[in-house]
Amino acid sequence: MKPAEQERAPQPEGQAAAPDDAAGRRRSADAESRRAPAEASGESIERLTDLLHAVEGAKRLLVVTHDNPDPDALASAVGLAYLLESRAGMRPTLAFGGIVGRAENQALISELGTDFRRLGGRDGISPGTVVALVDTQPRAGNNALPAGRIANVVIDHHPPRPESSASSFVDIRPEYGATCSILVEYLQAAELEPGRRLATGLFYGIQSETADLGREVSQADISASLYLYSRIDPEAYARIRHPPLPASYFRSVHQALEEARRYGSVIVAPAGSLAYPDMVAELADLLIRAKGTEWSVALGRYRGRLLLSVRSSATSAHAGDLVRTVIGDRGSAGGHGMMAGGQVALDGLSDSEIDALSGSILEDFLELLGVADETPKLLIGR
Ligand SMILES: [Mn+2]
Repeated sequence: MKPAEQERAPQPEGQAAAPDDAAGRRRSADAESRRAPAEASGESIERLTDLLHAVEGAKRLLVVTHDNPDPDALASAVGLAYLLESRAGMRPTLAFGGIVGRAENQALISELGTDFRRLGGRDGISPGTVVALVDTQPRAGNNALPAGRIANVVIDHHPPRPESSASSFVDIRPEYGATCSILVEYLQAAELEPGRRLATGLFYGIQSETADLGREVSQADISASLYLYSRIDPEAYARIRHPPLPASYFRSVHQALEEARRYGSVIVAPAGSLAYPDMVAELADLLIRAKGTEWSVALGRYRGRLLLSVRSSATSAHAGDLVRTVIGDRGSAGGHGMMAGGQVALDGLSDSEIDALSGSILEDFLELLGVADETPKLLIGR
């Protein structure tokens, strides 16, 4: 089930289901799949025209992903830059806040061969710059777009946020498993062949985001993957998938595994101080694979922030809603049905206050998942 369907409020008795019901969405996804992958629909061409119109005349264009970007965000940004360079004659700057720590994601950046600018706290976005957000939205709490700034372009697959409606071009498709799949459709509409590097990056972006087409996948993601597969560089793809891992990776995994506790079908892993911020996502991905696990929750500290990542093995899960409920106004949170994340600023908190906060967040998860009364068991012995 897709996130947008899950987030629909339950229908009061006797009221007809909303027209955008699950069956309707499936029907449109099927129609999508019957389309030849390289053949763009009228709708895609119309969207492309609107997008190009929205950036027309821009002197400076900045493509911004979410902080600590994942492969879907990185490859989408490069795909959009290629599109705008080829069809609008622009030379966009690519940027994100935070860092890329995961070895696979660093390998992806190097194989894409594209430079990304780091957006720091004071390192603002100069006035007059046209901003395009990919794989994130204004005020999502996970990007470097200042609060008062309107993004000119938003291309994303997370549930739509009200703030996005202020943008002149918005393409949000929560039924898609990956933003990269949206970008593939733009390239097809523009009749642009992605080069081998970009095809490899977009393909990896989709596989990584959908756990190899097994998580929150739509027909569009499958079509985009099939289209890209014959265009990738297999050796570069292998280098991205299997990069050398630093000792800090094994240290973090070791610590998380020692701390990991099972409460019924839920595994929580307080990972302490993280080697890099995206480590929590890596840990949640690893732990959800433990036999008999329906939910994994990993959390840890990185530079004054408590970061957490949640995975569910159930296609009907509401991970995004769950994390938003638990974090509430303590920080920011977001995500989809089977994967979600959040963060809380720890400014001015002592170590014991941070421990108390982590504990209370974990308790809230256990409560909402209905396993608070389970006796915790260590995932592995010591
Ligand atoms: Mn994404």
